[in-house]
Amino acid sequence: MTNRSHYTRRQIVQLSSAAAAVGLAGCSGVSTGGDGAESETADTSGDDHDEEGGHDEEGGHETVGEPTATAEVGVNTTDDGEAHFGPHVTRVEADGTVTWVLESGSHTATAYHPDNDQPQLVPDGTEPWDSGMLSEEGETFEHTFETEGVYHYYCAPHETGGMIGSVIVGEPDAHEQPALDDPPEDKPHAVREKITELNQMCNEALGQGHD
Ligand SMILES: [Cu+2]
Repeated sequence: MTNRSHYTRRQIVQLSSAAAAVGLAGCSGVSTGGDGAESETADTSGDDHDEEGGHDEEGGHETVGEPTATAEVGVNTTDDGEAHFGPHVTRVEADGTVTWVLESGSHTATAYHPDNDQPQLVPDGTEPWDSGMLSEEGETFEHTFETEGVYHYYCAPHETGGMIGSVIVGEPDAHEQPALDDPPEDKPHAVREKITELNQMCNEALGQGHD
């Protein structure tokens, strides 16, 4: 289930329907392949996820599973230039390790932490992380999460394009997570919108029907 680190673009296309089931194909555009079956509008609406033919998941509804000891997140730029983390919401146990794997493009995985000059969208008192720029295909970065909670993170060059993801560690109380408050007001609309979407997914995963 987790050995999806070295999929080539072609494999991603071939696996798109299976991948959706494990949460890889969260963003629109992942499965666009030039095989003629795609809708021509599949790449025009950003994070809207509602294109027919792109993939058959409705917006934002990746399945977030139970916590595991380790998890992998693919980091990529799709053929139509959309950059994203897949799955958008990853879950590990306390002391679990997340490994980000660069599949294409140049990206970072960087915590929303004051030490990274960002608002705090991680649990109180936790260590920041910042992968620095990953640009070699197959390059990895890992971080071990000691503290239960919800952690939002972003890609430095693509944050404003909505390249933002979340890690849920353990079984935290959703009501005590700084990450799950309203998105920071000084962030651009696209960032706030993406964080709102992630918050909904995290709340659902934690059994909260927030608002
Ligand atoms: Cu990026």
